[in-house]
Amino acid sequence: MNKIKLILPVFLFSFVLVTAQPASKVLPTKQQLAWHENEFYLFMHFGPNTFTDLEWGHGTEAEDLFNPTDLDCRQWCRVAKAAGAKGIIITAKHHDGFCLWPSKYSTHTVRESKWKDGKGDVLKELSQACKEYGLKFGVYISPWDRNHPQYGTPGYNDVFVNMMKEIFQNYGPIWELWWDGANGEGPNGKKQVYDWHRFESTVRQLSPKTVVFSDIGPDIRWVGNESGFAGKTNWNYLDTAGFARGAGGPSQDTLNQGNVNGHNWIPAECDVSIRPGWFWHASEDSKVRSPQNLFDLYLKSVGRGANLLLNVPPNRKGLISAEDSIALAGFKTLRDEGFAANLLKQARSYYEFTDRDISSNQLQLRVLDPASTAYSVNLQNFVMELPSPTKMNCIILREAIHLGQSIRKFRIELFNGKNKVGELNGTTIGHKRIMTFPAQTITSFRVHTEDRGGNDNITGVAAYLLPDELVEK
Ligand code: FUL
Repeated sequence: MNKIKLILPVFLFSFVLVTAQPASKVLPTKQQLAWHENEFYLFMHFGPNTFTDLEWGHGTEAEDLFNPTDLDCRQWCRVAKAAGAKGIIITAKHHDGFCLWPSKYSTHTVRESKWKDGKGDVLKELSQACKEYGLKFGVYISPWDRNHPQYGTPGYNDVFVNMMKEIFQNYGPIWELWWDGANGEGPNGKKQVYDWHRFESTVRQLSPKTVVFSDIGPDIRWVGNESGFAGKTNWNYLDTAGFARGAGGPSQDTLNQGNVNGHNWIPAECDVSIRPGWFWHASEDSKVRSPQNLFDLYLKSVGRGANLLLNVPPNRKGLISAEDSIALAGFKTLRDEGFAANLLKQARSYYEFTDRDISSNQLQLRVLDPASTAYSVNLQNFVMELPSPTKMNCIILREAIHLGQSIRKFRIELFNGKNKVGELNGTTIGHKRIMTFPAQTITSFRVHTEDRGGNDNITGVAAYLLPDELVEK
């Protein structure tokens, strides 16, 4: 083997990019690439259910029930910021039809409630607070509406379109729009035939930069479960032809893993709650996930190339409860401390080629710019060599997804001197793959990848020693 050694200081996620061919013709949009970088953000379920202890309101609840005593969206934002979350997605309207903004197209809104004498507007307060704190602002809106008298008739599609117009025009920019696919009966006992085509073109016209979530996208897909984990194999590709939102979607396994040769770039988002329910219930104050449990969710979502949308529901006061904010702060500390020191900072890297002279490839070190059109080198084999024996239990790889997703299999061999002391095997990498393993002291590791017919564009590698209890079980 003709081993050519390059000496490259490796910084946290520093990358080698040279000219090659794109891995796939199906590529993420600029907005999707930016979405991938946001990794972790909060979901907030808030509305009449917060006050009635229900998960699915009937739509008949008196508006006066909605009366948070100390609502403070800036507190929500401070909690999100302290957790290292990049944004907040709020349930502007859940299945009970109650609108958290004074919609002209409903009589079941904050305007009809006692809160602030009917002058309050949660979307206004939250969108402003998110701007102030530099957080992305997103909106969940349920098409299923158990209150609206027109639900179940063609006129309701106009209502839904008009509500979206109000939201985009009055509270934008909306970063992510979250469409629930639920389609139950309304007050007249009928189900709505949703005009998804019209809904989608309305959003694209109103706000082409918004990324739209639903079971099948168009921009982001449901991960197929509400437990917070993506498949260990997780393709950003999905075939949607012949499928519909809601009950007509692809199987949950397909949503969990994507389609290796899928025709659309529709990455997975893991929506999961910090508590057993989506809405706040006093009885669940003692059931908030621990920081360690949240870290495990992080490994199984972000660590498998998906994004993590963690639900943290405000309580009846209109505040995030201490139990939740303490758990979130602990989760942030675990990430900060665990990922503080990339053990590869002083490592050297070199590539093993049998027949390729890489000196002619004008290798350059650069930080990944997600918007970059530069292509990275086809790194099928590379070695990281440490200056001294180093104990580690976590290796992170990143793929240059602005070129598509190509790696279908990888192997990392761990060496102490000449002795192989371990081997890690995985499938897809995508935006980020975090591998954890029982700690080993090693002097080098070798990464081999196999592609699906494009290039293997590794753009980042890092290694850490996490507290033992954080290693994925
Ligand atoms: C589901 C809803 O039925 C739940 O209440 C919750 O909002 C969840 C995120 O989506 O479809």
